[in-house]
Amino acid sequence: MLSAQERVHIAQVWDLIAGHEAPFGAELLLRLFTAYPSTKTYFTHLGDSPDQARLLSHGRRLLEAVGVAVQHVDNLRAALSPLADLHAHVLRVDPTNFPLLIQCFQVVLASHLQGEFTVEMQAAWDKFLMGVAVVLTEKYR
Ligand code: ZNH
Repeated sequence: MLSAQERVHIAQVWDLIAGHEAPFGAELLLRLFTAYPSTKTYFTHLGDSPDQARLLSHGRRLLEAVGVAVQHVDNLRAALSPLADLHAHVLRVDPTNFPLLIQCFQVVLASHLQGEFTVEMQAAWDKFLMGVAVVLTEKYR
């Protein structure tokens, strides 16, 4: 459960990302693949050094899904249900990868927003993204 103040932090940061999903998402993936090369094994179809167009297009889809989550903070389970099925049953992404993505997400935010990205905003985003990850990984068995 997010507090009223945490919701404000989520919304404020999302306002700065909205409309720039592709470049933010591409940078997120590039950081993920570079810092944690094992994550690339899930994206073999993107190639060894994925070209910018592919990074942009997958990055946009990923961040658009985060945008959907932002609009449904109180109802993540329902809003992300099809995506949870996809990750658990089709992609079978090891849940240990989610904290790695969340880590890179926060670095992307910090590097772009700099001083605007306050300690409280980071804490709220960490909690929110962990909530998204819980939903995306809970259909595994
Ligand atoms: Zn994921 C896909 C989101 C995490 C891997 N994804 C995807 C999509 C989306 C997402 C939206 C698309 C879908 C469709 O198309 O329908 N993810 C997401 C999110 C997250 C994630 C939101 C967190 C937060 N993923 C993840 C991880 C991994 C992954 C961690 C590993 C590492 N995904 C993936 C893959 C795919 C996806 C492999 C597929 C791709 C293609 O198809 O191209």
